[in-house]
Amino acid sequence: GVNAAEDSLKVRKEGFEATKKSFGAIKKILEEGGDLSGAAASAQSINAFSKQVPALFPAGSDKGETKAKAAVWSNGADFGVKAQAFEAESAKLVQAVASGDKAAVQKQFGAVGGTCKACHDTYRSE
Ligand code: ASC
Repeated sequence: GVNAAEDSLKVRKEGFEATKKSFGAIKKILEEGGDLSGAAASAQSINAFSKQVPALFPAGSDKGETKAKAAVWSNGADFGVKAQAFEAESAKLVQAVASGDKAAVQKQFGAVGGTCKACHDTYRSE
């Protein structure tokens, strides 16, 4: 891109898209009864991306093709709290997958989904 704001818009859109795919891959394993260890890389990818989220919404990156609402920037402290919840719950998902306890993974999968939804309800259009 030509500037940092455009770069962060591109990186965050790719990151959220990859996160959606990873989340879906874990869901598939849970539903189809596949080997839980197959969910490890996906859970790690989600948690790694979650750590980048706050930095991917710099001032000026509200322009262009984005679903992010202006509230991301006008209410940045709360946005940060919600990003932190995503990071914390996805870290616990990594741990649950590593434990091999499917019920724990199911519970934590739901908790992570809750943090996705909590942010989207307020900060994403559609
Ligand atoms: C997904 C996806 C989300 C979350 C959310 C969970 O697969 O794209 O944004 O799960 O719907 O509540």
